[in-house]
Amino acid sequence: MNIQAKKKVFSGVQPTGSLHLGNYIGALSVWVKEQDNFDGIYCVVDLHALTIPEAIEPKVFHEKNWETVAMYLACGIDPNKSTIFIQSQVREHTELAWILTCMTPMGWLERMTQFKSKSGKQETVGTGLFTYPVLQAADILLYDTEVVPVGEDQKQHIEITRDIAQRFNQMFGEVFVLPEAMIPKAGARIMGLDDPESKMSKSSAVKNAKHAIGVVDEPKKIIKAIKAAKTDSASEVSFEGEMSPGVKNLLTIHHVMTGWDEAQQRAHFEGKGYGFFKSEIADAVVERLSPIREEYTRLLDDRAHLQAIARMGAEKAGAQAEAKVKAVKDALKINF
Ligand code: AQP
Repeated sequence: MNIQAKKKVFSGVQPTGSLHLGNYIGALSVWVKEQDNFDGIYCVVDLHALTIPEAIEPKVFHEKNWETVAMYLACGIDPNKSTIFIQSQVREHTELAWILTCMTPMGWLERMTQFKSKSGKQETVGTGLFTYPVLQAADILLYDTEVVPVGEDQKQHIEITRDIAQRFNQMFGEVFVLPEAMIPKAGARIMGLDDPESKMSKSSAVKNAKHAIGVVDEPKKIIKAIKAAKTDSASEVSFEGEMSPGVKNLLTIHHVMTGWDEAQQRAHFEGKGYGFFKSEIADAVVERLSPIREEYTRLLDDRAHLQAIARMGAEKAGAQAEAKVKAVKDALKINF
């Protein structure tokens, strides 16, 4: 019998705000769907969130970490199949990040589009925002990760992770596995409802209530947000010619929520008014997210359970991370 080994997988979300539909579609739903094929490690990347000054009001930040653990579980990550932990609980992430920082050319980091767009929005730019991709590389490389399921915005960061790993391997011997990004075919870049030309993101959701659908938003709020979504000046849905980005985005959301293909969507929506179109999409989103919201609310009240899951995950991940940092130090002959 040919039993295929499970793929080693690592991914994470920053506890910078409430998770939105883009995070769910681009990342979490893929982790859950592939859970039986993955040897998955899912991290709440709190050290990455430190690069966003508005995110670190300590008390709120602390709670966001537990909310994100609860969200992983509520979305369907099974802690008996996958590992869940909070990044700062495993100190090897920062240790490896420093070693890799010393070996990463500045020019590589200067090319990162996320740094360019995020640094433009901050009054004072911390060095950590610049070296963010190196910490992300450390996260991934610590666990011999083969596959990193992420949204499209992270593609460049996975590429630089490969470059960093390759450079280290060439200089000091084969220590790191080269990971690959796994980007979903549909929904790799869910766009803002208010501005379908820009990515749905937590930071924009904080500034504008009409920007995103939160995974645990109440049905009323979801319906309101979708009703207000930007479409175009046409009065009915048409599949002929170039679709407006807003309509395209809503159809992508509907496709991921229902599994309907284009032919089914066309048969159902062609020639229908935007009122009907949006209410059907809202229904599909509410139906999919309601059980998650209910489970999330229940889990939030059980802090001891969340802590136990994260502790168990950190112990498991920590043992692997320690072994990898030892291998790195052995290669560098700095193991005293
Ligand atoms: N719009 C999106 N569509 C598909 N996937 C997305 N991801 C993020 N946005 C979308 C994926 O979700 C995972 C976690 O990413 P994150 O924690 O960086 O989330 P964010 O919403 O991008 O966070 P921020 O802090 O609000 O960033 P800004 O506002 O600067 O964009 C990743 O796998 C990501 O690809």
